[in-house]
Amino acid sequence: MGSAGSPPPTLDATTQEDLKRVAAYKAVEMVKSDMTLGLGTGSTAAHALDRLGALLRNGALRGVAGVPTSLKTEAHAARVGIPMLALADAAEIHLSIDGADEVDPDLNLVKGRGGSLLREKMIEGAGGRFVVIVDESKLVPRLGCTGAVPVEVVPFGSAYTLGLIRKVFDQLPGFSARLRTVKSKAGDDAEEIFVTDNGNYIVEMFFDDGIHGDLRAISDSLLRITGVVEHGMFLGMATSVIIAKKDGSVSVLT
Ligand code: ABF
Repeated sequence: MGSAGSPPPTLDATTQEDLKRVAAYKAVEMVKSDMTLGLGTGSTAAHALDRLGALLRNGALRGVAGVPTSLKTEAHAARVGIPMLALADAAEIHLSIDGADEVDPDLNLVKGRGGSLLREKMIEGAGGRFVVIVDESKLVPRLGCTGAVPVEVVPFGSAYTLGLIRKVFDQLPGFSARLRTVKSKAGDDAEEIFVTDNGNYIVEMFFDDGIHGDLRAISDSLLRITGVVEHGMFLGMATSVIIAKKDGSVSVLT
């Protein structure tokens, strides 16, 4: 497939990566010169960053700046030449473009399996339109169907906080939770606790058959736990969801 500067791929995309690129390019069509953007994280959002960089380089867009949702996105935006600014310095955010791990029929999202939920939720909740870009594999009947619902917790007392989360949600069918770990950098088989860009940990909540419960009530219960910072359920936040499908069609749900 061509570079980010070439025209969007034809809609006979077949690979998942092509689908991600189609959704990302469609979202970038919404960007106008002089906009301040929320710059998402993940492989789908990475295509949007590449496209934005190409349009800035060829002069099709001018005066665009972005607030990155992760250190990884900050490095990527710098690499492709997207000017950036801190959230506090953004007079307003006109449009955020980001991927998601899951999208339910009400456009509620699971986000943050990449570890960036806190900055994503702060920036994408800071106003303006929030456009989500996915391939159709992210569509689920209810949240929690395809994997973890992440919860960012402070390191202090994290095992205690994990215990509280388990206590609050143990009655939900098929529920389990654990602290997210990653392979240790030492290259041996040891695991170490995953640390977010903000120096926090992630509790991963699992629901065997997805969440059979009131999402808002679950959100409220989580946020009442003192050691919890934020969670990866983005409820009622998406302005629209762009879905690239294997049949070559692109749906925009609002
Ligand atoms: C980010 O995109 C995260 O919220 C989410 O975990 C990830 C999805 O990544 P990908 O687009 O690579 O599937 O916004």
